[in-house]
Amino acid sequence: MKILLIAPASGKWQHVGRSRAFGGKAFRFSLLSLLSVAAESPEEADIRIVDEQIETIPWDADVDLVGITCMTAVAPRAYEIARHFRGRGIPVVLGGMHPTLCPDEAIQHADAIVTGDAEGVWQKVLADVSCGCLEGIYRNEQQRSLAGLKRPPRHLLSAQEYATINAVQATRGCPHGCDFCAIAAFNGRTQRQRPVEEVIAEVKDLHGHMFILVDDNLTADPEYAKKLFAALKPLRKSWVTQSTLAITEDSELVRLMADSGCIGLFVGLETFVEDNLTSVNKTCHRVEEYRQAIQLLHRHGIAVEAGIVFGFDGDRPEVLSRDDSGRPPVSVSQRNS
Ligand code: B12
Ligand code: SF4
Repeated sequence: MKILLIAPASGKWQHVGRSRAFGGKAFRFSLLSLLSVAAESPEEADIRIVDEQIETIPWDADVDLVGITCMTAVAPRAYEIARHFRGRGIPVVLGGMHPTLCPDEAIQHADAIVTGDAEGVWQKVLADVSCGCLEGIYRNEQQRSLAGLKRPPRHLLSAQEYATINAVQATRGCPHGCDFCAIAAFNGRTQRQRPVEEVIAEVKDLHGHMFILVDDNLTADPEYAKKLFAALKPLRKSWVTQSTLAITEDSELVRLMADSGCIGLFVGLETFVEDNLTSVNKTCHRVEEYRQAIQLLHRHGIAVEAGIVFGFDGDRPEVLSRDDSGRPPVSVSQRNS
């Protein structure tokens, strides 16, 4: 079976120019979603992955099935792509965050959708494509163990087009339930963990020195994280990941993380207004702790990339010019001039 797997991109993400930071590669590191789908396909399947950030979609491709991964941000583009291939009589299956969260909408634009993980259901989808009996919505509601996950076939991506193709996942999900975050809705408020030895075997075999753990909150279970960090240390690789600032309450955890090669952490600070955190049920850290927590990470050689949200219900336009440094606030118009 010839399968075309597409990662749609729209707006500024499409064909990201080489003139941009790092030749446009700064945030191009993964596609683990489609690699995981490819890993679940039978060996004899002829699979091509197309990342619209890099290449034009082969609209005339001779294929038996198109699979599209879909975050909410790219749903309109995913639907456009689906319309084209369905118009040619080729079945289209959508999967990922958006079809899982909005199945009734997504199914109107595809022959079938998969909700939840691909593992455990993709092979049934392929069998149904073969017999021409696709069923519509394939609900994968079970929280399958992550033991025995197949290796992502990274050779299907052009390594030179990415900051790194070494995206790995040790855990899925997060026990917190911040109102704005899709993770709890997708996974439930739980975290599933891969056996440490399986993660280590995969990391060991990666080409190159650098990798990224695309986990939602890698340190949610400190005991698991400590075991993982201890096992990563001898590999002497560098890596980056995501977690909450709660990690800084356990200095041993931070030390082990740094010793194991962590050089960067994405944390969702979200806001500098404490009431905003409370209003969205983000209870794992407090605004007054930010400065000290970030200093601790810096002392361990871990760079911090912060995710900030503007537009909480309590935010007013002044939030954009607020400055807690003691200096007089700079207005937005001054900043732009
Ligand atoms: C890496 C990542 C990125 C990378 C993307 C790199 C890439 N192209 O893969 C970058 C940094 C570019 C990025 C950007 C953004 N991201 Co992002 N990102 C992630 C992250 C952390 C990991 C993705 C991943 O690799 N997951 C691992 C794979 C294995 O899991 P998966 O994607 O769920 O795939 C499984 C299933 O969903 C399913 N599946 C997925 N696709 C398909 C397709 C088919 C056909 C089938 C059958 C099954 C299937 O099978 C897979 C295996 O089980 C996720 C969090 C997460 N847990 O997924 C957020 C996440 C997807 N991002 C999110 C957001 C909001 C964004 C941004 C909008 C942020 C912003 N404000 O700019 C932008 C959008 C970019 C754009 N316009 O295209 C949200 C999406 C919420 C939603 N409703 O869609 C998430 C869930 C984070 C969150 N906490 O809410 N992101
Ligand atoms: S702590 Fe982070 S990953 Fe977990 S639910 Fe909140 S925002 Fe989402």
